[in-house]
Amino acid sequence: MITIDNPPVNALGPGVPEGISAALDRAEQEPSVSAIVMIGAGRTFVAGADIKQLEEQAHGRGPGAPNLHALLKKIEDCGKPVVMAIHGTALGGGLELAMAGHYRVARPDAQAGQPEVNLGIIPGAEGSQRLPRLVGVAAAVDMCVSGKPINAAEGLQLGLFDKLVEGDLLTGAVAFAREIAAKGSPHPKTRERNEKLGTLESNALVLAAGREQARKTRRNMTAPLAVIDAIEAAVTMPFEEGCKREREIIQQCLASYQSRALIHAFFAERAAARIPGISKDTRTYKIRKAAVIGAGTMGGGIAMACANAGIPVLIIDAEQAALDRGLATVGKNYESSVKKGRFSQETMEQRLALIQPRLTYNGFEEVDLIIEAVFENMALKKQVFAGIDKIAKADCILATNTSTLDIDEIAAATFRPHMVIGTHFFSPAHVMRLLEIVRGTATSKEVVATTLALAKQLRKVGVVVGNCRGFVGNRMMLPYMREAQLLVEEGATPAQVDRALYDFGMAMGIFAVDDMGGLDLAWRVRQEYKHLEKPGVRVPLVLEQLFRMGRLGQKTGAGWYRYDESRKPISDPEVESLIETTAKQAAIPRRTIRDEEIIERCIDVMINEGARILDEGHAQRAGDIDTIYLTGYGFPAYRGGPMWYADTVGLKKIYDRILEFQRQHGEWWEPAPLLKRLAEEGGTFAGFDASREAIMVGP
Ligand code: T1G
Repeated sequence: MITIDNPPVNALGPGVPEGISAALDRAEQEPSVSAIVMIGAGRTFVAGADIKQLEEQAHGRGPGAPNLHALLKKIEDCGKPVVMAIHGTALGGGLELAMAGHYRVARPDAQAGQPEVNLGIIPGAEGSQRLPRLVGVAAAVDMCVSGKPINAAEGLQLGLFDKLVEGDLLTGAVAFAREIAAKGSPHPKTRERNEKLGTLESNALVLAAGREQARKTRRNMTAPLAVIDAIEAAVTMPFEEGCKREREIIQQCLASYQSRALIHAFFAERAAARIPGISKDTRTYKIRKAAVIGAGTMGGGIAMACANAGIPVLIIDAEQAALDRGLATVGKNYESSVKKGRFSQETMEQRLALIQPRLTYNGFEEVDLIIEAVFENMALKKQVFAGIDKIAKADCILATNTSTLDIDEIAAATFRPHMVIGTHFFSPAHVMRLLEIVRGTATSKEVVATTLALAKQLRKVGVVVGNCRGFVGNRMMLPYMREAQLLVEEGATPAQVDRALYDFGMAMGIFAVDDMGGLDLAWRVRQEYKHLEKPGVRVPLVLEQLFRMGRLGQKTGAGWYRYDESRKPISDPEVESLIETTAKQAAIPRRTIRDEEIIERCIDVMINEGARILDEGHAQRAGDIDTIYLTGYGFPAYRGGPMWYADTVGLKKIYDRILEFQRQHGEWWEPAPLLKRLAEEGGTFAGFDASREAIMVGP
């Protein structure tokens, strides 16, 4: 038994491949040994190469991940059967290691995948050559392009796994190995298994479909297309040459800005969980039962997120009709997931059973967490909090899903402000990964630590932010929306702005986002910020008119765009002439706007606001801001987030541009002091984070 023990996820870091190789030599030489079982210690098999090493290589700071060719060949050529025993996840280099083995057995809840494209690279340990030999070309293309793991049952059905082991994995794997050894050799070498490689003709269609899938589902990303080139080498070249081609391609990927950005995104997401003053020893409250106030779109989605994580949840609304409407939407959402094969009818019924409707606070005295998701109005929220403060048990956390309002003011409506926190979910709340955790002045570190753990329990990415207006995500969204609206008054069209942002990689253009959220919401938020508008500084004029015309967006069939029955946005000449007329009346000169200017103004204004937020300490790291925009606002992951993107452009260049925009467009563009300082020092936001991390970790 060779046990790989490199916590936390048995990555193939320094010393691990060498250790496996030495153990294999000993096993090979030991006459009493008839078979070898390789297994991971702790919660998982091997979760891949050490991404830290890849990061070093991607930045030209180190040799990178070791070339595993010799080790993989040694495993495959071993004279004794090598059985890979898989639990948890076999990912990337971990699956590649497993595929070099002669047999693979797995626990029924194991997962396996090649997620390298999520890091902007491709498998680099011969996975693109062995996987199609085991599961066929089509399945290999799908696994490598999507980067999504498959479950054990799919692994068995595809031929990746030879057996699923119920009960103790090691016992089952050893029994399997003894059986195999008793049967005698030869043992199948994956590199020689060509029966599933198909023909050039059959593969031509599969590869073409794969490239189409990659262009559609991984828009603008290079690695998903590159991995298909590597798989194509597997079906057109002998094994060794295919491996050589794979190594060439991964080197190209590692030299790209996309892999640096995606590796940054990987570690930034994990770093967000580290908060100064909060450690693994900080006491947390157990969340065994929850309650949601408000059965609207957000309330229903939050209740689903709890039920999906196995947490029983009460959901209350003021009237039966509203409750019925909310639960009907929940039911519809679950039915569509069952239809899409995401989970079974039985799972749906189990989850629905966990969601208990209420018209009174009956049962709220027992829950560990109450999440308020009522209409975005301060007076109403304070009334609700004053009410639940009297009912909830002493160690119950009181959370608000407000997206803009002052957490301290809401907490002041209770006698336990230390138990009050902001849990800002994103619509649809049962889907969006981001949970913006808003820490009030009085919020205790135990409550913050508990909410971070809850985010993980809900399979969300929790990012802790300060209590300022709009917190982090929406606070940066507001100047972004404003700049886009000013650009259309100066000559661009909503469709031009949205296309430029879409081509830049945003999941959706800002005018389409506005229409989806509702122009009434955008108008109301704008009122909340009216006090920030300075005399003589231009403010957008058209939104107000669309709101007064009742063009509230998708929900009224018209907003910045007109919408057909399939909710597809259509440019509306009526809006474009309204914009022209408004600009004329306001004497705003109109001109041809280049796409570059659209991107520069829309993204730079976000970066500047992000720098201000860091200055004020409302975000711990620039990486936290990136994580917020990648997991909650559809910012392209291959650009690493707005702050990482700024570093790739260069802060001096961004700063100079902002000074120019300030000269042209006024005080909105006053550079943030941090940006000014870093630009003048030749610094980066990544460097800023590293210095903060150093302070946080200490000597
Ligand atoms: N290398 C280094 N550190 C890793 C790591 C890895 N592969 N995977 C996880 N960690 C760290 C992570 O940073 C965190 O650290 C801790 O482990 C727990 O992770 C040759 C080139 C396995 C599903 O892409 O998807 O192989 O913050 O919080 O939610 O072809 O981690 O505690 O200090 O995510 O339970 C391919 C990446 C690499 C898998 C567990 N492999 N990992 O999720 O824990 S490229 C991957 C994951 C490669 C080869 C190529 C997840 C997980 P810290 P966590 P989790």
